[in-house]
Amino acid sequence: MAKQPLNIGIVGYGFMGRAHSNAYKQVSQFFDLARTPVLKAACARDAAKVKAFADNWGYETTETDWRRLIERKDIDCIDICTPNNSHAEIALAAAAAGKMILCEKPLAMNGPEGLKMVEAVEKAKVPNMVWYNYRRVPACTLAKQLVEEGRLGKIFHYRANFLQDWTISADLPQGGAGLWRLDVAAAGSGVTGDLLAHCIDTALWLNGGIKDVCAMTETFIKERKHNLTGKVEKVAIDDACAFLCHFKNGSLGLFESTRYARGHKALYTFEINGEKASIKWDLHDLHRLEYFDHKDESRIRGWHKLHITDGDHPYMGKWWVPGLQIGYESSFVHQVADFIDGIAGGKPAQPDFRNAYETQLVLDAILDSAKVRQWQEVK
Ligand code: SOE
Repeated sequence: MAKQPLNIGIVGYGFMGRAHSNAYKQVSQFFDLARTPVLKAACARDAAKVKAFADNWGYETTETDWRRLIERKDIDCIDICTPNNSHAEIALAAAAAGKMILCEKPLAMNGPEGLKMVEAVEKAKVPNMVWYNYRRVPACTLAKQLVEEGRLGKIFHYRANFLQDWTISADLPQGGAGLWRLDVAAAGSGVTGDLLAHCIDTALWLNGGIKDVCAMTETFIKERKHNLTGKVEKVAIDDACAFLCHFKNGSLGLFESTRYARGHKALYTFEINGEKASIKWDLHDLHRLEYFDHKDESRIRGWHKLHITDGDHPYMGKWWVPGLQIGYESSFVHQVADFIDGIAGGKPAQPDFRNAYETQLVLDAILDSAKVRQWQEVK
């Protein structure tokens, strides 16, 4: 029997537009789902570029105004892949039109804006989710299972880094396509909203809520040419951010993120130390989870490098034969699969807007703390 389609209208065609489109195309080939994503329409302001994107990925039609996309009766789900400063406006209109919404991270520019988005989707009762994709790297999902099974015991420490090096050159401009992440008006913040947002989402999911934070930020290059105005303008995003925190479960957190760690391209790592065991993960080796279990016999006790490619591992039974790896892009495939299962089963996949709003509140507390140079409670 033909499956019910899930008609996707995507807004934006950058890096994330590609990652999501790839996921919609692959998911039904690997997962048996109640609905099949259909690439119905791609939307962006530049008609020629959006047409080229649509042709490349197989979208049936294009639009140049997201309002027009939202009005369309043949679109079920709006996927927001635009810079952060347009997430709220598009999401509020999509919710009012009764569309399902998938939104890129971070949910919003700040907490108050995020709350409006949460209220809008809850009022409209539309399925919604935020693309914090790393939860669905199989090794990270296994980490969640191990924590939930109590294998680590009481947690003492949570440590995470997200290190990059792509903005070190002072000649790099800010603003416009590809470089909006450096423009505070489009991004809201720098590494805090872009990279630490991932670390915080994973941390809240694995280790529960954060009580308070003490942060420092730095902007190493103070001025850059702005691509939209052509003028040299102040850089108002954070290039680097580090923070300490207390989790509600009593454990201590230590987080660092920067775009100035020469040699690191996307080094997302986390480590959790518990009373009984520890785990660590590294995005550059994403199919491994390192596991140390204190109850192992002492002669053979040590860090086990688990290769997360077996049929028993999360999601892996859907892919290749044991031992063969999948990649970064597969985490997005898993997220679409879970979203569709959530709709079909009536149990929304996480993180939904309300869940992602918690990350937003931690981000706000971090930026406030760095500004006033004091500990800040997370609201
Ligand atoms: C920034 O370079 C970036 O692309 C982030 O925006 C993504 O969210 C992260 O997953 C990889 O790095």
